[in-house]
Amino acid sequence: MKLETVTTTPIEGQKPGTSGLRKKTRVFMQPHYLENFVQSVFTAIGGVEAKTLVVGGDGRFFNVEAIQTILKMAAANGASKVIVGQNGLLSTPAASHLIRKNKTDGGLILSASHNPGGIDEDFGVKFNGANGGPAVETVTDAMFAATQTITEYKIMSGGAADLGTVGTTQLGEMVVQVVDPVEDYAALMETLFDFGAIRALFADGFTMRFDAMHAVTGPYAKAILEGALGLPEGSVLNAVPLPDFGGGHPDPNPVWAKPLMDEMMSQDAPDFGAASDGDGDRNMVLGRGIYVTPSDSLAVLAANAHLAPAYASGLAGVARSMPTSGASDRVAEKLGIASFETPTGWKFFGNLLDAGKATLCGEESAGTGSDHVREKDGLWAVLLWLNILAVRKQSVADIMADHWREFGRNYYSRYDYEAVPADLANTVMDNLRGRLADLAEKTFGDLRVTAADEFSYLDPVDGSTSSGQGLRVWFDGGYRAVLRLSGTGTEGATIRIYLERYVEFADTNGLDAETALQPLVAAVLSLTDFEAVTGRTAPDVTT
Ligand code: G16
Repeated sequence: MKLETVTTTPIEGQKPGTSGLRKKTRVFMQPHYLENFVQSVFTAIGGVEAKTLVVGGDGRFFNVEAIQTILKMAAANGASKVIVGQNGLLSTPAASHLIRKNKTDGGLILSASHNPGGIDEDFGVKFNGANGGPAVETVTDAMFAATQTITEYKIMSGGAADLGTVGTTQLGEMVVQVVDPVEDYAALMETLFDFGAIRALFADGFTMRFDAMHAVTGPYAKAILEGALGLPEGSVLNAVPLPDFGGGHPDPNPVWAKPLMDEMMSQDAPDFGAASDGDGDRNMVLGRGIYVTPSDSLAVLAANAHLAPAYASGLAGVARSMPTSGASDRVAEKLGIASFETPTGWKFFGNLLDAGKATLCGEESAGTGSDHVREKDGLWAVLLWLNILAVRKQSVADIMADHWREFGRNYYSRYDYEAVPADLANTVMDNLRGRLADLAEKTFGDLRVTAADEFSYLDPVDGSTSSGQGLRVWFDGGYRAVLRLSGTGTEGATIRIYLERYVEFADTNGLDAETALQPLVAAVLSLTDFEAVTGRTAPDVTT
């Protein structure tokens, strides 16, 4: 093997979004594209000389090829060791755990998360720092700056690491340690939850389906749920990770996990249903006949976390992203603990977790997690739910009904308008931004605006400010709408409209979310002149 220094020129558009750089796979496969970005990541973190990294991905198309390139670049740039998941597989939370457990200098995670995979679909690369969390904005800004001035990158020519066998090999001077992707993560879960109680629950005949959506969580769910916890074989569906995720979107929501949704709403549904996404950080939770919104899930987990050993002594605080409903705030208030509202993106929780200010974090986009790693964690959320169900011995529907009786209910929905031409999406946002100051007291549809602003976040730990994080409009009657553009799409712009209504007293048989939110939908569409500006008459995805 020989060290090569390859001359290159900057490639446009290598700006990390909400979670790393996400592009079409063919874009990543262009000459120098991946290499330019990886070298820029190395530059942004002050080089990798004598450093140790973790590398792994969700198994999507191009995963192994990209890992081989990264290994050769890490070796050429003087890294001392890289820890890789066997066959290139690591879920995002498992990678975060490996970074922390081995005290490495960070890691590269290859995934476009819930976006589809394949040569004509999506790919992504993100860097997580030594705390195991996604790189913060100052680092992603430095990466982008480096992509704009890059003139060369270093790579070893020839050779490839054997990723199929657990053990240690060399790539030039660099050690490559191939690890079982599941082992350490499964051991961590066992320290957090009462596995004995969950085992007894399953032994009692409690039934469950877990849909791994042909993505990375399959091996983890098999080993933990069917292996360690004794859930009957076959309860984990679509458990083998495929490069194209079976042709679907590995996105655990009622739209993309429809077969699971249908089963859970059927006559003979199992007691509990759950799904996870491409890289294993998102989750969906269902009971027989009931879907739990991610915002409600965070609130219920916060209210009941003390039932699991890891959280028995209570929580320091609960953090949620701004578009997430306020349900968890009510729990925090009752528990007398702090609550935080951050911009969208898990990276904003890192400082709060590191500083011990928050223990649980969650987002409306199906992410929930705790201070056990620095990423959201799909299986962790499922195991915490199972621990709670094992202790409370109630159905999911009964737990939700109790929760809403105690705290009131935040009806919630999100409308996604995908692949909107960027100029039209910007027009919607610019028009609304321009009117924010004059909206109060005006009526749209049947609702009167009480306040409106653009969200800006002051990080209470490092004092940094992140502005332009979403437009918010509040209306009389407990309604709130938020508009923002997604930072994870790869085609045009995705406009997200987040809809919320708080009702103090609600029972399970009361209003359904669609009816409860209808006045707000009408008000927002009228306020933004949405159909006229975008030409869109219905969202592509409603969750
Ligand atoms: C990523 C981030 C999340 C964020 C989500 C949606 O999730 O890690 O924090 O909530 O994107 O972001 P956006 O609304 O900008 O598309 P994932 O699961 O895709 O990594």
